[in-house]
Amino acid sequence: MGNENARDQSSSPGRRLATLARHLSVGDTSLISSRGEAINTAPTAGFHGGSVFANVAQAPEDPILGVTVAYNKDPSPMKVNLGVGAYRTEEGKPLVLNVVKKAEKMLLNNPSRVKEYLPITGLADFNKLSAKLIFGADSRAIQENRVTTVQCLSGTGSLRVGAEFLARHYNKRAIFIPQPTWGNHPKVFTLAGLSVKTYRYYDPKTRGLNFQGLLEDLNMAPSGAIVLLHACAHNPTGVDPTLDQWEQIRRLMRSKSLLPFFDSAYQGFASGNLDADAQSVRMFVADGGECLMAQSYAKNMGLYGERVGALSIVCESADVAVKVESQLKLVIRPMYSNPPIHGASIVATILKDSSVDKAYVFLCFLREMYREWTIELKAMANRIISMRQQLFNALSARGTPGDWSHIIKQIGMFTFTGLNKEQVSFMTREYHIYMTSDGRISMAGLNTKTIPHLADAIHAAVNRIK
Ligand code: KET
Repeated sequence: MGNENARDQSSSPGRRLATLARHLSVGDTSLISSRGEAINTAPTAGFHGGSVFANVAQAPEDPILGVTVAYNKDPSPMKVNLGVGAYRTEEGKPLVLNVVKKAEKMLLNNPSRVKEYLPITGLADFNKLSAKLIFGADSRAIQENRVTTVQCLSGTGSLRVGAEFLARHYNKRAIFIPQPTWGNHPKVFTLAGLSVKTYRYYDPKTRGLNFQGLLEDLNMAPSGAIVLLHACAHNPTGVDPTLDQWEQIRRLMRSKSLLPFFDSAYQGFASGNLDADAQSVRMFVADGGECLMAQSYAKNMGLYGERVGALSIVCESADVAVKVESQLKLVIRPMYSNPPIHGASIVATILKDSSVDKAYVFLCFLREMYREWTIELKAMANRIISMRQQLFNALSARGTPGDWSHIIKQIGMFTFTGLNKEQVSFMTREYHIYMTSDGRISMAGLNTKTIPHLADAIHAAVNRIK
């Protein structure tokens, strides 16, 4: 009845004209509702005149990316950013790989390239080549068409798409992540609808792997649970299992039907060799079992801001893989529709090269690009290793209390220093050194000039604050 009334009133032609006239008159910001009440139409007006978002609480900065925000605000010329895992040159500058510049030039000069949408699953060549890169060119799973690969928004997007798929189509919710792990892991998995649990990984006393604890916790995990594994260069600890330990982990996981979800954000950064860094993954795939793989090209090709990555799901059969891919498309389409074309084209141009096609001189040139990438990658890994040695030497020279041998033992982009929160904030306050509060430093952010400054800061921090 009320509705009928409202309709009667609003349909009166005289009334509508009057409303329109009022609305159009200069300076008037009110409309009359169908019930005859004034409606404030001032562009920023909320319900009570203030912002409708007035109650939104200020959120904290991200624990890793927020370090860069704080660094950028610091006017000190001595400041050093060792927070985010991003490679810097000896001059402290971000690096665009030569081979990436070459690939970009080739893409730019190719008149047949257009900016059409990619398929939901991304660039087909990129997907094939990415699977080969991580599982190996001779992978049986690939040959048997048991692998489905979709291009995603770098490592994070690949993890998220994989997690969303599992939440919809896997019969277990629990995912076990190492303690500690990359700070974004628990958030990605929780938001996707999985239930996050942890397994022991790191022993602060030995600054090494807590292998016994890891086996015990995985052994206690319910059958079928998902287990997140860092393929290599574990973040933040820089501690990886040996191949022998990987084999024991594999056996235990397969015996309990635990589902491996690999995160590979640093292939090539651990040893400098792409195949060696994929060993852990290849052991799991070789046994014929299923697994998920999230790959990132942010670090190993320096394509951070291009957001290039891939999610692969290794399935039991080709038939299952086809169905899994059809469901991945349903996850992706409403999330971001389809992925961006540029970064994936760069990666495909460089990787194409590793294919064994010997047909043309042109392809010889391409193979040359792949080789060039591996050389540049090795150079980045080597510079990080030399930073480890230099920092260790600088602390030894200062007689800094404590055993710092873990700096040279740990692997990959980071050193998990063992410095506590107070020591870290002292170093930021007094020395303008920026790092995550868990004591992780990005070794790739250091250079010969900044090492003495960092060593002075660590020396002062451990002497002043226990
Ligand atoms: N996994 C791990 C283990 C990881 O360290 C990162 C990034 C990612 C995935 C995601 O990277 P992407 O750029 O989405 O491909 N880690 C560094 C950057 C960050 O925190 O975003 C870091 O730990 O500094």
